[in-house]
Amino acid sequence: MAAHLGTTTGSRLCPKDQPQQVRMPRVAELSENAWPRRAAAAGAPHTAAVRSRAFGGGIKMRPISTNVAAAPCAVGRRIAIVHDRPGVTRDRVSAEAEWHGQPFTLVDTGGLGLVRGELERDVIARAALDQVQIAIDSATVIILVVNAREGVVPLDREVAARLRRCGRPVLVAANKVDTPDIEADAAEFASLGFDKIFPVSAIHDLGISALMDAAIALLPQSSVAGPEPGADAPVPRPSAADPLKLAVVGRQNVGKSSLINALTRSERVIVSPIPGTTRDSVDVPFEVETDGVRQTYILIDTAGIRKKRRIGDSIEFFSVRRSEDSIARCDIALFVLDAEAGITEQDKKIGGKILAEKKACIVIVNKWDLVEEAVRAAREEEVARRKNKARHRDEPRLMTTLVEFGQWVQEHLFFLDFAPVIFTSARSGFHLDRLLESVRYVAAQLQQKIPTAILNRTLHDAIERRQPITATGHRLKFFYATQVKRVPPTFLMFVNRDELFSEPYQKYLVGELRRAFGYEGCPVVLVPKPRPKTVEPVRKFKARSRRASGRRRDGGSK
Ligand SMILES: Nc1nc2c(ncn2[C@@H]2O[C@H](COP(=O)(O)OP(=O)(O)OP(=O)(O)O)[C@@H](O)[C@H]2O)c(=O)[nH]1
Ligand SMILES: [Mg+2]
Repeated sequence: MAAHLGTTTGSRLCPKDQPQQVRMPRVAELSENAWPRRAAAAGAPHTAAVRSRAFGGGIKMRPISTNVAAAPCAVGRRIAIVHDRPGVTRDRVSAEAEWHGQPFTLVDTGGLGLVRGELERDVIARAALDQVQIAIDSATVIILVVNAREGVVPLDREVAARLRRCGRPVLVAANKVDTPDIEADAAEFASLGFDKIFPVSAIHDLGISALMDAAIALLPQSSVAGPEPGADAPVPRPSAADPLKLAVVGRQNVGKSSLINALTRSERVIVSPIPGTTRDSVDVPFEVETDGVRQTYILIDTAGIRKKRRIGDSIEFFSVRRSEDSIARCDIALFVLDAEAGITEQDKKIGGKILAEKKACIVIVNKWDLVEEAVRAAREEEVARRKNKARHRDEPRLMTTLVEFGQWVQEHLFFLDFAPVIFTSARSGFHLDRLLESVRYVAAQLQQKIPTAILNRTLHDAIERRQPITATGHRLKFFYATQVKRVPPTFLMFVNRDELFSEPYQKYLVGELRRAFGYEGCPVVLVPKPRPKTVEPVRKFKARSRRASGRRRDGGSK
């Protein structure tokens, strides 16, 4: 990763030739002083979320077995990348699931036994192993996935010994029993010392029912029915709406996983200086309490998105696909940039994906700690120059404040200029409070429902003030508008001719809507629709015929 710390003026974040903007950037609109208090009692939010479920089921396995293939069968959907290569799963990938009406959390982990010899020095492999241990410690039931086709190998015995020590019930899933003739081979795994061996075929969905029934039966009765006496209160499930999904997206190594760990004050996801550390999308439940109001979010850690032609192998291909899927399923995209690297072409492409999906967005310029010092020095230099009037009139002013940097980012990501820009450091915690405040603010904007009367007055005035420019000299007649969707905010506008809605004119109207209703961080969609010419005559005809029939009735009764 090119980590060239530029000076304030040399860094791509602060070019000398930037024109000054007069508009107040959005970063300035967020107040300084709200530091949301996290629900301390709940502990780390991700563990609270697990605790709120009936049980955390850990899938543990040797790296070679295609353990993750078992997960889709158990939860009914694909939750993790499935690949033949060992060691693909690194983070703990979890999914909320239900089995015959019983909710539980299924946790998929990296394979045990990966970290031996040389690999032990591998920082990611070691971190993946730590994640497996966390999953073992927090699970109520453990499913050890082994490969029935290979039979018992020494590594299975090692893993079994380790699981026996943890004292939790262990079910052995002998996977790859695709045909009945291999079923007998599964019995061999009894030598691992666990009584419950289940021959399964994850890809053919065979034997999964028996496995899941057995797992559910191992749940303590009380945890299914409700919390045990004296246990921590479970995190309440949001009843009205699902928690807001925040996808943390960006290039490799910009600090996406670090931000998630910093926000949740945990080591929930693996961080390393090696680009491409995160491979799968990982959902991390997260709770914030501000002024007594508790908000639940799902932070989605994603794999860094690289240029298409640089994508090295099929694992990376799937990782990128999962990141793109995460953008599609999120409510707000937290788009992370690297303060040192500035805005690259690839950043613009990722921004384009967020725009194409019509997602609300917050731009995060992370690793600000790395440029902070240079910015401070530049500020002092600029202040001195201004005092001494040493600056030549034509010389551009250096950018020295966050407000100016924010404007610069918005200019360069002009297609996302509705998104607030927040400068953070996952390392020092700088402005994480602002980030959370910004999330709350954008979420509130996204929930707006504009009353039709006010909407129509606003649009009417805007169109009166400025008509679209047309070569044919037609005038735009606006009949009425209505908000047809909250997310993304979508407005249907009935007009005489939709072809008068050029892109610049739509931009003008969206700008007017933003001026009136804010919608910061949200894309605003206008759908012009020519009003059918037949509507008016039909209505008039109906009204006339109603009047006529009324007269006839009146006449008849007289
Ligand atoms: N100085 C500094 N370093 C940071 C900051 N955030 C992350 N890093 C470092 O940047 C490197 C990459 O961090 P990750 O969080 O793994 O980055 P990522 O975007 O998740 O990377 P991928 O998963 O590979 O896409 C690590 O060495 C982090 O310690 C920050 O705010 N300041
Ligand atoms: Mg990562």
